Amino acid sequence: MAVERTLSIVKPDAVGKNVIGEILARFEKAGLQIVAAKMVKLDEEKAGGFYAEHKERPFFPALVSFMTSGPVVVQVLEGENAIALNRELMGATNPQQAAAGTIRADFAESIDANAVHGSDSAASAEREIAYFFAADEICSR
Ligand code: IDP
Repeated sequence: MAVERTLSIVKPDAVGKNVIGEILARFEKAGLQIVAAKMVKLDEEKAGGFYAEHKERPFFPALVSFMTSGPVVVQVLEGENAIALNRELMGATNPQQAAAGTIRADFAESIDANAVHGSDSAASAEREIAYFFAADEICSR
């Protein structure tokens, strides 16, 4: 298995619940390393551009409104199989369908406010990491 990088976001609902540390600890306990991190307040343009692939979907306005409703914590996770491993730790998009013990099962309320984002492919990871971080802001160890 290859060492990969993936983009992870602790969304406004989870920041508001004060569980940033608990969520990041799950990544670390699973063997992923946080190699870049920052807290940011997204504006409509930044959030809309991030989710551009969903622009035509009916939930897009609600998604942008939610993602701009409070600060988020954005991080780059690095490790063996990081993209799939992070998706596994997150659980299904709809927390009602997320497996027990996953981040979304434990911390998310609804499909709209579902605690975390994680890149879904190598191509997405590359685009999403560059969307938030310059190369010199990523500190591999
Ligand atoms: P993912 O976050 O699990 O990768 P995506 O399909 O990429 O899921 O959707 C991005 C985000 O858009 C989801 O995390 C969720 O917050 C929101 N979303 C996706 N599908 C729906 C829906 O059917 N209704 C409302 N929100 C949705």
